[in-house]
Formats: sequence, C-alpha cells, structure tokens
Amino acid sequence: MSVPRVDVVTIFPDYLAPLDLSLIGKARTSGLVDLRVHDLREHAHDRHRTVDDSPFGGGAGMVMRPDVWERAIEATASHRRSGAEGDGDGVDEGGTDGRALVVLVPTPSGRPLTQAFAQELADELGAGDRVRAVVACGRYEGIDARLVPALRERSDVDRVVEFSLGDFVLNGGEVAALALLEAVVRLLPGVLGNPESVVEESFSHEAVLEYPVFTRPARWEDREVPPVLLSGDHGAVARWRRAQSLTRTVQRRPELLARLDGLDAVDLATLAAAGVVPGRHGRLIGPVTVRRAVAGEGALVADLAATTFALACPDETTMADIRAHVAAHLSPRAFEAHLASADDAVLLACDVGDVPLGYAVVRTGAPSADAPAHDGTGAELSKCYVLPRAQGSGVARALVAAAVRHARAAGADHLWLGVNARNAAAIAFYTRAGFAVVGERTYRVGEVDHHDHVMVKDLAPGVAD
Ligand code: JB8
Repeated sequence: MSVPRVDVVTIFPDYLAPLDLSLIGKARTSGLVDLRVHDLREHAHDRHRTVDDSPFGGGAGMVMRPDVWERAIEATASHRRSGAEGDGDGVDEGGTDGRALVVLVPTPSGRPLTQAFAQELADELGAGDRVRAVVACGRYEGIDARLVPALRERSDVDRVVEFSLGDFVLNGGEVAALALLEAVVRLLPGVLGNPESVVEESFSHEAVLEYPVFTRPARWEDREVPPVLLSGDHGAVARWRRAQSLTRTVQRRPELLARLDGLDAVDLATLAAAGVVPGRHGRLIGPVTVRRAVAGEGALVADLAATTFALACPDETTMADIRAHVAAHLSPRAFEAHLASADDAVLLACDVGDVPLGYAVVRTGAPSADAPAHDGTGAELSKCYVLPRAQGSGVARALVAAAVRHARAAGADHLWLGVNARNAAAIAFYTRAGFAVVGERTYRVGEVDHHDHVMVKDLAPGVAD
C-alpha cells in the first residue's frame, strides 16, 4: 500500500512553499501524503533553460512548449515508488511505480473545481495503489494545446483534467494547484483530526450554503447573536440553521437550488418565503426567484409585457389595438416610470440565469378611478403575467405571493385587480389565490372596450395567503 502521491511541476517551485505549512505540512511530515514539487526548467534542453516561445499565428505573450512539458511529465511518471531505497542521493532513478497518472492542469478554460471532484480525487489517491496525481502549472498564455491530447494517449496516464478555480484569471496555475491540494489533502485518510466536520460538510455537498456562525461575546458593538442560538433548544437551533442555509442559498447561489431534492414541507415553506417557486409536486421549478425590477430594466419588462399581453387578449382583439395599447401603456418609458415611482413595485420572476419568466406590478399609492369601493387601504395588482413556457408551474402563484407581501408591507389590507371577464383560466387562478369578484369595469384596449371583473383579496391579519 503506497502513500497518496502528488507531484507539482512549475517554473516557480518557491510559489508552493506554503505546502510546508499547517495541515498540509503536517500531513507531509507525518507521512500521510507524498507531495513533491519540481522545476519545469530541469527539463529544458538549452543553455538558457527556455520553456516558452512566441505563439504561432501571432498575438501577445508567450506559449509554453509541449516538448518540455512532455519530458517533465514523463520524468514524473517514471519516478520510482515512494519510500523505495535509492542510491541515497535523494534523486529518483526512474522505473515506474505502477500507478497511472491523473494529470491536473489549471486553466481558466477548465471545468470549475468542486467539492465533489476534490472528494473523488481524495478517494482515488487515498486508496493508494491505482493512481497518483501530477499538477502541471502553466504560466504566460498557457501550454501548447497539443500537450493535453498527447498525454491522453499515453498508457501511463489515467486521465487529464483541466480545471479552473472560477471565472477569473490568475497569472499562472500555482495558486490553483495550492487550492486544489488544500481541498484534496484534508480529505485524505488520517489527515483531519475531526472527521465529523468533514461529514457535516459532505451533507451540504447536496449543495446548500453554510449557515452563519457566532461566538463570544454575545453582544459585540451593539450587535446581538441571534437569540435562538443562546436558547439551548437544539431542535430550534437546527431549524434556524437549516432556514438560514436555504435562504442564503436562494439569495447568493440560486443556481444551486436546481440540485436540491428531498426537501420537506418546512424547507419548501422557507424557500417560498425567500421567493422561490415551490412547484406543484414537491420539486422546485426552475428554480424561479421573484425580485424587484430596478431602474434601467424598463425595456426588459416592456418586452415581457408586450409578449404576455398579446397572448392574454381575447382572440378577436386586433393587432392594431394590441399595438396601440402596448405603445401607450407597456413601453420601456412606461415601465421606467413605474420603476421610478415610490407608489409602484415591479416584481420580476426569473429563472436561475436571471432570465425573466413573468412580472407583476403592484400599486400602493392613491387609489385609481377603477378601485372597488372597499373599507380600509387597498393596493392594486395592476399587472400579473407569465410567459407561456412558464405557465402552470407556480410562477404566477409566486408573483401573487410576492405582491401580497409587498402590499402588506406597504400597509394595505386588501389587494384588488381587474381581469378580462372571458379569461376563465385567469379568473380561476385568482379565485384559487383567494380573490373574489366584487364588481365590473370596462378596460380599453386600443379602440375597444373590454369587460373586466374586479376581484379583491382580503389581506387582514390571519387571512391565509
Ligand atoms: C497561465 O486563472 B487560472 C490560470 C491562469 C493561467 C494559467 C493557469 C491557470 C496559466 N495563466 O486558473
């Protein structure tokens, strides 16, 4: 059984000096990992130890030569089995150690490094005998593109993985190699004193962000630790932390929500309160989040409005009337005016790529002439539309829920709307959402008066959403 082994090849071996420190340093000195750093220039053949040349086709910067890299990887591959006796000079004499190489190449165009990948690599390296890793740290404009395919054809190479730390550019691969090693070495057998924290993390592997953590003092510069954490109620603490994890994930990394499953009813309620559409069958749709549109997004909302309005009109509505209505009421300027008004909120339901799927406008200012006679303070759900491809998935429900929250926060005790009297699907939807028909109005589209129902939903405290 061999010690897990990683070789790093770089033109700046000193850049990897931190591998002597802390947890990784300890793992090395206690023999839990065999980590070696090599200078690429040892494999240059000229007097100046050249490793790079100018790019064919022109352009800025220099490109690393594939032949120098091939020799460096070859030399690493044929290092003898770690721990075997040599001639005592500390230099490897050659002869393969029987393990195939996983060649890891940091590059901005690689696949993003993940915990799952670090775990997979740690599992393979930790098993000891099948593979070892070589990290090939490029510099300049990168390595000649023929190197990776050539390595993939070698029988001593198990696979080549080009990886990236994220969508930003480093000057070279050394920091990415350090990051990868830090992620992998702590997962190797025997390295972490407290494997419980690894297990706890690997739960969050299912992709929710960590909850926030606090320590003494309980009150610091007027800032209190959340009281539930001081309550001694372990169940309440666990529920609070789960809710924090989910809410943070919605707010900071909504794209992770698509990978969540096994959510219970409490999780779904937490997500719904954070603006995520729960979907109809216990799985998240999209996921979709509802947010306020901001100044400058008038044109984006106007595009959505023009498309959805046309589709919501009765069949015999003419294109001319639709165009006139869109030009007058659903233009980018009209929406910029909504966005600039303190009385109006434009709510956008977006998928994880922030692509809009639907929108709503809530008006909380002085009531319009169409507002129903009703006690108390009303807010108007003046628009609520969803693109056909997102209909039936709960997006409209999420928009109404967000509209209700906004109206309540603005002090309204009822929410009203007008809906085309012949749009049975919309009327049924609003009825399910707790609206009831209280009156009628006419709504002009171009040159034609349409017949609308006026519907109201009571927002009094204690009335269900
Ligand atoms: C030259 O940003 B990076 C990265 C940048 C690089 C090289 C490798 C990795 C080599 N520039 O992940």
